[in-house]
Amino acid sequence: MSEETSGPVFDQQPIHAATAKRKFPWLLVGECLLAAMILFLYLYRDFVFKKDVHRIPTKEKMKDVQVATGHYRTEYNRIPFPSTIPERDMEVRTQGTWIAALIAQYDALNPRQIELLSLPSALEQRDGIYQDNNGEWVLTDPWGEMYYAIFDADYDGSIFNPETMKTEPESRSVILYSAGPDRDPKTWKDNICSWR
Ligand SMILES: [Ca+2]
Ligand SMILES: [Ca+2]
Repeated sequence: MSEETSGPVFDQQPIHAATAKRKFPWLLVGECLLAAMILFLYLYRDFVFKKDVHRIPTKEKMKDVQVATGHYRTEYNRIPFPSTIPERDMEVRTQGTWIAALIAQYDALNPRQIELLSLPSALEQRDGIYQDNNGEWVLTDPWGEMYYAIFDADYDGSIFNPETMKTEPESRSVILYSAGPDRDPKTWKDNICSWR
């Protein structure tokens, strides 16, 4: 007695043939990854860009002060301080009459009233120039701290570098540095310096 198969005859063609031909959606995956990356950078932009976002503009401002001081020296044959200061290199902050002189706001040191330095006004006393409650002109970094400026006040063509702790040849009359995001001048890792 032969045994006959009964019931429906299944089609032997692969039932997922149409699905198998469909390509893996790499484009969609790529778009999702890109969107996730953009979202991550947006959410954590302060963390990702914190170290560098202010670096170049801050260096440019320090360079502007260096150039302005150079022009001052060409014009008046000295650095922007009274001729009575002791002739030895000195570190000062970016505040007071020498800043006022560079922006032509202090005739005693800049009698020709030449505007040698032009920088943006500080917003909330950060990243620019402003006049404090005593009427003194102040230049601050992006974190609201004044810069440190070391002048070649003995005019010997060298300045003590507080980072290397060495007196080094220097073609400019002044070098400057910012204490950086941590506002601590002694932590050099985040300091922004005119010499590097
Ligand atoms: Ca010197
Ligand atoms: Ca620092």
